[in-house]
Amino acid sequence: ARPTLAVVGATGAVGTVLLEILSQRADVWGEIRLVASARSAGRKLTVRGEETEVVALSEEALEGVDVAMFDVPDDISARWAPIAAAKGAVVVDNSAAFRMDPDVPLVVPEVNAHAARVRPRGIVANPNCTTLSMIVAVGALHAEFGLSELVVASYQAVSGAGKAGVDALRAQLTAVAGTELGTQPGDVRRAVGDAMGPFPAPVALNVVPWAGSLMADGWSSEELKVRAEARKILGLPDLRVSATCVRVPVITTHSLSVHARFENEVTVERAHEILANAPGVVLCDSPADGEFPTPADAVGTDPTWVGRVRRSLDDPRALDLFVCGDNLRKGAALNTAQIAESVAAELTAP
Ligand code: 11C
Repeated sequence: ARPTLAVVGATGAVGTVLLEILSQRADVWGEIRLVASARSAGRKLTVRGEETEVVALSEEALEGVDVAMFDVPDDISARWAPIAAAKGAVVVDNSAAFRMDPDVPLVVPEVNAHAARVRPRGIVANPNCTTLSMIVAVGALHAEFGLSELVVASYQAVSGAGKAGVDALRAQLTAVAGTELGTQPGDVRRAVGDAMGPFPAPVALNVVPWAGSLMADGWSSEELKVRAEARKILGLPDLRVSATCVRVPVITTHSLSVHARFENEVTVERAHEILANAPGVVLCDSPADGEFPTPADAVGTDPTWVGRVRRSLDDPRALDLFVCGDNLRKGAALNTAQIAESVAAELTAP
């Protein structure tokens, strides 16, 4: 029989994209059960063309589930994912609750698909969208050249902060549209007033060098996640990583500028070949023709888009490149769906 899938967090920003993706991809599922907070229970959502009623998260809602996708806040995952696993489901969790647990694999199918098969807790973790937006391209280059160091700066879309982030940017853009704002210190901040949403500074007509929460020594949680997750996915526990995470006025699609240093000398020609052939990557690198990835072009698509590939002028072992990836698709829902489908294939294998 086809496996039963539960989508826990079906009504959120990622959950919504997940339902779209489940409707678009080859259908490997039997029942798809939609689960959310008690507040959303009773709502009807469409998946695979069928209206389905959302049920409240409870022990009963997790009975008989083979695979459960969790797209909920960390504390909800921390509590409920082990309950789902104890009831026999394989959980694919998109929160940060289990990513660094040594008994939970952190999986990007194009890079470390094999890791998903060993899951002592019955849980597989899905990485953060910022890590995911670069790691497919970086992983392909690592396989050939041997990665030794990453220095990245992110340009993160507001939907990474959920619907509240999108609402805040839209409201702020309305407040500044058609004005002469952006020429005097603090003028944008005054116009935005208390419509800051989840961000610590205005994001319209601005860039904000902050994402996540404050951790030790001035690092943000997002920057530490990029470092720890890249190390775990690539199996390089001592990889040198420095990240600066920045929020920009983009609705959806995270970008990163990446300086990657390798064990071996690199050439742009070989890097182009690798990226052009890597699954899940589209090479878009012809600046003479005005071709490079931008979030406005990458949004709504599945692959990681890579361009601006250059060999460092001062280091023959280093590449500089620019990547864009839809933070709600490959950055979250698509990667979750890919992992869940690989588990479904395992469960139904003869
Ligand atoms: C952002 N990357 O753009 C974050 C959101 O650990 O899954 C996702 C946080 C996470 O704000």
